[in-house]
Amino acid sequence: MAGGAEARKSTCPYCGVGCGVSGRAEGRALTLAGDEAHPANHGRLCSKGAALADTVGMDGRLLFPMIRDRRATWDEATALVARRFSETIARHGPDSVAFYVSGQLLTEDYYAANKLMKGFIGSGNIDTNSRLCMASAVVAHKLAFGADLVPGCYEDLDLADLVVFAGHNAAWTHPVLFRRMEAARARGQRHVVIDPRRTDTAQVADLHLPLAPQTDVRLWNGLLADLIRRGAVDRSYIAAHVSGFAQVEAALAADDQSPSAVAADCGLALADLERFFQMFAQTPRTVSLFSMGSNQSAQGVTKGLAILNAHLATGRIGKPGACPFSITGQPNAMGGRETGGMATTLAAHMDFDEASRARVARFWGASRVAERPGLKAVDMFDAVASGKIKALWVMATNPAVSMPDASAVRGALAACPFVVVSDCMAQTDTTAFAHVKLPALAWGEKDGTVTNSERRISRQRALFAPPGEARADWRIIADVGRAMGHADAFSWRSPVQVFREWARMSAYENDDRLLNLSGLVGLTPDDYDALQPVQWPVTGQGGTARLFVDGRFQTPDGRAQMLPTPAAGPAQATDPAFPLALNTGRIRDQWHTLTRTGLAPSLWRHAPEPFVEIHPADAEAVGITDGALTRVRTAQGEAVVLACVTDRQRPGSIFMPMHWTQGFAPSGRANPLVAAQVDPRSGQPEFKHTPARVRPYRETWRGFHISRDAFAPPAHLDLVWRRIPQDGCHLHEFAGRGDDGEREALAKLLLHGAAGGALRYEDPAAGSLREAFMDGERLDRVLFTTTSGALPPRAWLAELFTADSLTAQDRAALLIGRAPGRATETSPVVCACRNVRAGVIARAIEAGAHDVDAVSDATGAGSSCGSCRPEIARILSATPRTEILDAA
Ligand SMILES: Nc1nc2c(c(=O)[nH]1)N[C@H]1C(S)=C(S)[C@@H](COP(=O)(O)OP(=O)(O)OC[C@H]3O[C@@H](n4cnc5c(=O)[nH]c(N)nc54)[C@H](O)[C@@H]3O)O[C@H]1N2
Ligand SMILES: Nc1nc2c(c(=O)[nH]1)N[C@H]1C(S)=C(S)[C@@H](COP(=O)(O)OP(=O)(O)OC[C@H]3O[C@@H](n4cnc5c(=O)[nH]c(N)nc54)[C@H](O)[C@@H]3O)O[C@H]1N2
Ligand code: SF4
Ligand SMILES: [Mo]
Repeated sequence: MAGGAEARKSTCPYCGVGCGVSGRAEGRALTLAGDEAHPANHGRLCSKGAALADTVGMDGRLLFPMIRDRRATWDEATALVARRFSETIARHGPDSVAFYVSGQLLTEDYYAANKLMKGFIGSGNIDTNSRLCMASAVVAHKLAFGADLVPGCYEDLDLADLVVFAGHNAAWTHPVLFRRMEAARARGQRHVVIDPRRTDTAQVADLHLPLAPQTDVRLWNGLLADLIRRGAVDRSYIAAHVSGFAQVEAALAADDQSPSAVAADCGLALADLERFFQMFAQTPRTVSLFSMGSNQSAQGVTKGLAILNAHLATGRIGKPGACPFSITGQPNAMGGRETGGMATTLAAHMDFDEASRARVARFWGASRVAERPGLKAVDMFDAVASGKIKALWVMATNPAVSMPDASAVRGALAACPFVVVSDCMAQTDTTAFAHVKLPALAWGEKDGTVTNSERRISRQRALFAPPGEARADWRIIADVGRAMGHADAFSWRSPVQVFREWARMSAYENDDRLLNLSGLVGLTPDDYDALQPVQWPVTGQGGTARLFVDGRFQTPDGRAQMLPTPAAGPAQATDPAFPLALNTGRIRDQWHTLTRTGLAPSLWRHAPEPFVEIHPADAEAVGITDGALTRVRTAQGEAVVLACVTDRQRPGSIFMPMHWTQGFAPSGRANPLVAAQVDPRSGQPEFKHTPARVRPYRETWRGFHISRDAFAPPAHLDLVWRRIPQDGCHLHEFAGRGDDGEREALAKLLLHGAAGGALRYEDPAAGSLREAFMDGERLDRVLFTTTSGALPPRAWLAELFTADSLTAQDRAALLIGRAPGRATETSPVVCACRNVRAGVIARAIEAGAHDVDAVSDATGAGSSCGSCRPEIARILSATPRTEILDAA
């Protein structure tokens, strides 16, 4: 790394792998690499982590407190928030206010928010977006282990001989962990993927079980019944450490557990199911990773329990290479669960029983500790809509995009008398509803701790000076707490003070809670600054890699609890009006609602536009072709997105990514379609299953506009549009079903204020119009529309915007839209880091590159972060290649 400031270590702000990074900042420029010494990633980063430097600019930042559209001082904004919350509480009681927070807060922020709501406002109404993410696993852990405890660690993934991915697309969502397993696979580790879709994780697995949606419980029950039949359960472990086995065994008899019956109900080939059962039975070192395909279900808790049962019955827990492993999504989902960010727990793994309430009151010196759990996210927004909650503070999450039934959530936000939003970005779909916007420090500026999936606490450290007037979230909360009259309880002056108080709380009167940071209560500011990644429980001796090693759990009698797991269907079955199951989830290179990854042009290359994956049979039945604009409808709402017709999708199921927003593609948003059906025990929404139908959109015209500035058409134009950031410009794609008037109205808006020299080409027969505007020697904007003709590929045109002047040749070719004298490669980008397209990879394979490394050597693809390696493997398996014959 070049000169300038000293390199500082921090933690990636995205997924729960919690990779360590080392960054050197000069002004706002950042040079960043993976931290070789960090135990989670040993120097690796995925595409999102590797692109962090492109997302830390000042573009779009919220830098000053805003009251409506007016810039305000911090004193004014803090006083207003405190006054409105205090008045609302005085008139309507503490349950008339709520905080909706996030696994992207630091532990210090979470601790402060929970203390204010549950200790001093006196309501349980603080819930986190982890409700949408981890709630089912949390409840399953509490029921089975006595507390929300994740038994295993990443080393178990290195040591396991079998890894089961239960509703987990790790190749895209936890890429560095997935890469970490490559070494284990080389020595023979096997992978089984349980997922209705053939994801990249499934594509390279030893066995893919493309089960019918929401049939997981049936599958895991079938597995346990099979283990019992084979005598593959560990009777001595059960006798010593587990309760409830007999009841579970008896309950299994309610269904026909023969492999053929289970296979039929799960929509699986019998041979595949039997192979899975056999692999599981024969492999003591098995880790079952479970993620959103398990949690985000109306039976999310039951799915989790069924997985835990299989591990408890075989004693595969608390041992090297063997555990059930609920993997966390967000960088600090775990920290929120620890401190009490969920409405259903009080703090530090204590609940609302009298003894815990009294203990927490003593510790905080609080006189009005919440008496009962608060509202869970979906109920919370219902209460906002019905007027029960009258003041809401949203921190570090974007519910207008990410909640199910998002149009209803927008309605609730619009109707709420007082909405405060703390965010680092000025314009998100949620800040649009804020009465008060509070500027938070972003990643690279904030300073504190996060806990990753394996309970490892790592530091996020400030790499930059705080910009504008942005402040740390914990401090914003503490200032409001003080302004509400709680001066002593919120008097911290630095994050280390908050952290120490949190560590002390975890250790306070703690004889039986495994969550204990007693080894960290005495940290000096220097110790905190230098804190090395460490896994809780942390005692004077240091951290703890594995829990339950001695077979003792956190239940009153120390035994784990197996509970019966009756199989049920999804909350809403498909029907003739909505015959398809809409599944939603993530894509490789984007993070959630795009507010940060959306700033890096390279991260748009892999999946530039919102899409719906449809099986060829389902597409053909309604006349949808690959690449066509398609309407997706559910009882809740409608989207219009590109069809991706692929046999990686199960017949009867469709998939949409969750990421697109009002700002990038209003009609590409998934969540207005998702029903707010929740698991009755966890309150977690069933994001993976809403009955839906698809139809062709049948646009009357299409077009695109490339310009230096981003553009958003006014809402009154009934268009389908999406914006795709590029290096140096923005590509806007449009389509409509109106007449020429619509197209002209849009063109007028787009070309308004365009610079001087225009080039124009019209082909009335094809209904095509092409216009380009120069700003001196520079290309300023282009607009291509057509009713029936073709449109050229956009890549070359977009490239011209990076040039300061156009050559005469380029100018001449501008309205043709194709580079003079060179063929444009238009296949999809596979490797975002090196910008390598599928066609280039296929040609390398045809020319003899016969494995991922050879493709990588030949094309550069997969040689940087490696996130695309599974996709290269997929292309390898689909591309005919020249046989390499031994020279005779
Ligand atoms: N690139 C990227 N990575 C991320 C994130 C991101 O936004 N982008 N977000 C992070 C967060 S917060 C989270 S929670 C994690 C989530 O990580 P994952 O859980 O891996 O991600 P998803 O894509 O939501 O869902 C996983 C899979 O569940 C499958 N599934 C759907 N229905 C069922 C079912 O009935 N049974 C089974 N067995 N599977 C089913 C889906 O087809 C999907 O492939 O990712 C984290 N990592
Ligand atoms: N259809 C569908 N919907 C889903 C899911 C799904 O699988 N399918 N998954 C669900 C899951 S698992 C999750 S985790 C959620 C995620 O959904 P969200 O939490 O809504 O998504 P993000 O885009 O991560 O939102 C984070 C917000 O906080 C801001 N921010 C970032 N850092 C900070 C900070 O330090 N302080 C403050 N104050 N603000 C900050 C960002 O700019 C952004 O606006 O989505 C859920 N929604
Ligand atoms: S896997 Fe990628 S997104 Fe997750 S923490 Fe590591 S670098 Fe960040
Ligand atoms: Mo999540």
